[in-house]
Amino acid sequence: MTEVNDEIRRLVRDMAETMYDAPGIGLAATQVDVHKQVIVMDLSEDKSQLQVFINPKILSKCGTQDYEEGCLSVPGIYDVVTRAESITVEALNERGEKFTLEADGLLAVCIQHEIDHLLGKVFVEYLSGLKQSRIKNKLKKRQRERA
Ligand code: K1U
Ligand code: ZN
Repeated sequence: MTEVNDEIRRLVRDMAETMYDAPGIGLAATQVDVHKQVIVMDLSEDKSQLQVFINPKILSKCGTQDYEEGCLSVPGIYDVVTRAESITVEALNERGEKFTLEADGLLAVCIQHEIDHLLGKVFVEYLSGLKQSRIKNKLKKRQRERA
């Protein structure tokens, strides 16, 4: 469990900056090599609605939806993943207050994607073995070209 203190609030600020700079709509602490249970997200058009989830826990899931996902940890790779359509999530905000949120659509997709990051899982792991090996080859080719 991550305790909400000034160090975590600084981490939240740094993560939000990294997410906005990328640009992305979400970021998990594990993506910046910090092993704390912290997620930031902003799905608004004008990037004015930062959402912070500390120690997020999915309480319930309902239905399924397909969404073409991207990932800042696997740049340039996009594919469709099937996830729950709606979820109820419990977390702490940056002030350490507990809240419960019912989310659906992209917000639900993004929360599930980011919680997977906290568990060490990347969206490509939901794809077929064939797609995963094509992605690995693409990433290896990219690395060779950059070397
Ligand atoms: O966690 C991450 O890797 C960030 C990822 C979040 C995400 C995107 C789509 C579906 C599920 C989760 C991204 O933000 S990828 C970039 C992206 O989607 C985007 C970037 C700029 C404008 C709009 C979207
Ligand atoms: Zn990601």
